[in-house]
Order: sequence, then structure tokens, then C-alpha cells
Amino acid sequence: MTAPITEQLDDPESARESGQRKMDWARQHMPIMAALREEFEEDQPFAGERIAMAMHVEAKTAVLAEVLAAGGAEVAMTGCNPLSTHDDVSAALDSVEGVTCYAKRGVEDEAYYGAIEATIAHDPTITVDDGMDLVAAIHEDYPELIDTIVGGAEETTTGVHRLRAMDEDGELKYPVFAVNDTPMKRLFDNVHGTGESSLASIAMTTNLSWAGKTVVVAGYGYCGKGVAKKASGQNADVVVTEVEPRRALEAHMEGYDVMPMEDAAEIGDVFLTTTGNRDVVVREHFEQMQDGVLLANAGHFDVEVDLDALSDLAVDTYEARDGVQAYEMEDGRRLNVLAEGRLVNLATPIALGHPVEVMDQSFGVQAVCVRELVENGDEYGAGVHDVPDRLDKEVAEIKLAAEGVEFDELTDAQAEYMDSWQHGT
Ligand code: RBV
Repeated sequence: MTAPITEQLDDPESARESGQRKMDWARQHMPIMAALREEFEEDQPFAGERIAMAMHVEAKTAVLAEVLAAGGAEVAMTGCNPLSTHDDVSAALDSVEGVTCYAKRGVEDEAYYGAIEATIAHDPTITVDDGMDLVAAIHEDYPELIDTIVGGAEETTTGVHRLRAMDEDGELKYPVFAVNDTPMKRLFDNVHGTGESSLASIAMTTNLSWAGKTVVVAGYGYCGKGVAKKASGQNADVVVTEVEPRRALEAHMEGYDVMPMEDAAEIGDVFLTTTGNRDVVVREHFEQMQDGVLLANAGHFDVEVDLDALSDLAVDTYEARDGVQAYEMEDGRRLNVLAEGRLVNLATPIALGHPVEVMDQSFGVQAVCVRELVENGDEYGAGVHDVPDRLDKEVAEIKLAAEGVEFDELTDAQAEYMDSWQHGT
């Protein structure tokens, strides 16, 4: 089993200082977390709870963990992607009272899963996941813990998708909130967060411009929409590929070129996958691509670009830049893969994840979901649950108050009008 990060680093003290500065910066831009921290410090809602978390271990996530700990929880944290951990933040988090952090960047599978097991060894009463690794590990290897687990919360589209599949098979044995599906998460994090952070990470990693490029966005879900919009805003020509007819039509009506990947492969300069599915860019596409293309993925798992097929086709492969692996084809074309096909906004060497303000919202929803599990957990049966609207609205109201934005309320007559069907012309 993996040891806490402090025991894994040569110089944990300087790592801790650097991580603390990053957390301090994040905190300054997370008014929702600040408000919830104040409430939790006072009420201690999580006293006696043990919360296991598997998320991207960087400064914003660390703020979520410390806020839960400030509310009385014992928190055990690890990563949800081997390349997204910031070791300095991990060390800083490990030194927060009530938190143990096991995440280390770049570890192999054994240490990655060893760290997940280490968090599970804390006998969690609540799980907080980004991608469902904890729920999966507990159900497969530690089912004896399920009885004492109040519930869980899931951050991302792919995790919720997997959980719903598990639920449909009757295999999900405790309640889990679909944090991803709330307006406060999906309309901001998936759209603006993924759009901004993916493009920023690609630009910083390659030092290349968006203007004049043909950018192929695979998938026009919430993430795809964000990426397409931001790329278009940077003066790129955007091509969208889709499998769902209404989304394809939506992209078409937004003014993007919509076509099969087979055709897009020939014209794209940058390929960015956001589908959550596997085998989106494969051998026959690589065969068509131009010299110098960039291949990046913004979906949760590294299965969208078929790297095995790319390796098979390549006569040579080398690190073109930090975070960029070039695959040279027999005819001399070079296809450049960013971040090993993992989440490009989190897994390149310079990646920082989504902007702080966006994660404040997503993690605000996480935090109130954890509070809901503690307060009313027995009202939720095993399975995936939508986050109650009142909780999502609570988070929105905290943010609006912090921004100094006032908004209207329905009058009694308006509320009655909206609830009635008798009123016509
Ligand atoms: N995400 N986290 C960050 N901590 O910087 N950036 C993005 C961060 C989350 C986001 O909410 C998305 O649903 C998930 O990562 C995909 O793994």
C-alpha cells in the first residue's frame, strides 16, 4: 500500500511551502468555499465522518479537502489521474490537520492503485470521486465497507455515466450524487472550464497559435461546445464530429463545419477529443493526417486516441517538447500527441486544470452534497441521485452574493401564475 506523500518526497518541507502558496492563491478566488468553510467550522457537520477522495490533486481540490476537514471530517485523498497531481500541493495537503494525502505525480499503475487502497484503508463513510475509481474499487475489492458508507458524490461526466451503467445493472450498492449533472457544475465547468483550460494548456505546451488553424472537436456535448466556442473565439476554423444527430445539427446551426472524422482527419491541424468514448481517432485517421498535427484529449480517460495503433504505424517516436510525443510515420509525417492522450487540461507538465472560479462552483456543489449525505443520507437509496435543486441554488446564491449581484424574486401573483394551468388568453 502506498505511503502518504510526505514519506515519499526527498524534501517535503520545501514542497509543502510551495503547495501552500498555490493553495493560498486558489483560496483568494474561491468565495463559495470560503463561505462554506465558515459554516462548516461553526457547525462541524462532518465530525466523526471519514471521507475518501480520488480527484485531481492540485490547489483547488486541496481547498475542497481542507474545507471538509475544517468541518470535522477525517479526509484521505488521492489522485484520479497519474499525471494531474501536483506533488507540492499534495505535500501541503498532507500537512493539513485531519487530511492524509497519498497522491504522487507520474506513478505507475501499482502505486496509483496502491494509493486508492490506502484511502480505502481509512474505512470511509463517504466517497468523493472524479471518474468513479473509489466506487469501483470498493464494490470490487472491499464490499464489506458498503454497509457503513453513507453515500458518495461524483464529479465528472464519465464517472456519472459509469455509475448509471452500474446502477442499471443493479450493482451500485450505495447512493451517489451526480454532481456533474447540476447546472452549477455542467454549464460552467464542462463548458467554460474545459474550453479555457484545454486551449490554454495546448497553447502553452506547444507555443503555437490558434488563429488560422483548423481545429477538429470530437463530440459536441457540454465539453465539446466549450472547446468549439473558445477555439472559434481564438479565430480558429472549427470542425465538429458527432454521432448524435441532434447535437450534429446543433453544431451545424452554430456555424461549425460538421463532418465524419474520416473527412476531418485530412484537414485538421489540431484534434481535440471530448467524447468520453474510446477509439475516436484511430488508424485510418492517422493515415490521412497532415504532417505536424496535434492530437489531444479532453475526455476523462486516455482511450479516445488509439495510441497503440499510432505506435504500430510509427517508424520512430521521440519527445518533441515537454509534454509532446512525436510519432513519425514511414512517409515522414509527424503526428504529435500531447500529455500521452490523457486529459490535456490537467496532464501536460504545465497544466493547471480548470480556472479557479469555475472549480469553486463545482466544489461548492461537492461540499453541499457531502453535507446533504451526512444530514439526510438515509433518505437516499442505493443508486445515482440528481443533486436536489435547492442545494445547487444555494451554491449559486453564495456566488452571486460574493459577486455583489442582486437578482429578482417572483411576486406571489407571479408564483401563482406560473403554477396554474387555468390562465390562458
Ligand atoms: N477538473 N478538476 C480540475 N482540479 O483543476 N480541473 C478540472 C482541477 C475536473 C472537472 O470538474 C472535470 O469534470 C473532471 O476534472 C474530469 O476529470
